[in-house]
Amino acid sequence: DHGPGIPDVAAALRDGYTTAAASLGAGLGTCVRISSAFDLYSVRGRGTVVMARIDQEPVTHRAETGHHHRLGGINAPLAQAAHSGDSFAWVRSGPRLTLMLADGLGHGAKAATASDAAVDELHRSAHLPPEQILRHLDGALRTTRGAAVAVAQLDTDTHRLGFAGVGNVGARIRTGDSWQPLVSHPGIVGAHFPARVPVQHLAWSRDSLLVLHSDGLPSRWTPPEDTDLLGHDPAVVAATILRDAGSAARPLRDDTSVAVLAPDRRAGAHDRRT
Ligand SMILES: [Mn+2]
Repeated sequence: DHGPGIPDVAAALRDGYTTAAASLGAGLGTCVRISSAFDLYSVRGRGTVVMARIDQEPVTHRAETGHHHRLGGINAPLAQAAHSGDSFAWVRSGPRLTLMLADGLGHGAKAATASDAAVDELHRSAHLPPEQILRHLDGALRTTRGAAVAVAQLDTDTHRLGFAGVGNVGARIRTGDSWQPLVSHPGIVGAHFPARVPVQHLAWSRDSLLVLHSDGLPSRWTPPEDTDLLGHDPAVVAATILRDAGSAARPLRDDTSVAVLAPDRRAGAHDRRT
């Protein structure tokens, strides 16, 4: 939300805490108790982002090197419709950890069919490098409207990231203290596939962060600078980026999705077996 923020987060998370005269007993304390994963990020004057994940597989991926990564995101349909034409997914295959985001042409059910087909094909192609994954996606999406697709693949052995995108999808990577845009190639996966897809190769480090997003996110969005935020669950980072790119006065004009890949910065994360 764009609210005032929670002055005392620790107190607000305690069972029994309420700011109302009469409480339903369904506050944040209850949410923490019944969630399999819970995260809250609140800044005075900026607002609050809360994530509660229920009965979902753990999203921490342990690489052979012991290097952990976390992935997450948010998918907001236009006008709170039943379908979003966007999809994102991640798949692990050996040392390859691939994050994909697909924006089906237009919006509604047929756009969702295209981006869902991209997710299905990703599960079959995750052992391949990014440009070949995109080629396989092009074949799989031929019977659909097509989609704009970004594929980012981290080699968890070499700590190199490969990025390739076709169509209007956005990506930015944080290395050190600066953010760098990653450029997609013109075309439509499943309809007008380019003859050659350039792949950008980048070094990946413990302070890196990758953001993929559909064009529903205003192009002049500002990457987060708060290092406290960057340690939160990637879904919270993604939701905060979406929140800060808009306002109640500027509603979404398209399905909007944001997906984030980050090293696991939680204390002890690099020793824990998952
Ligand atoms: Mn779009």
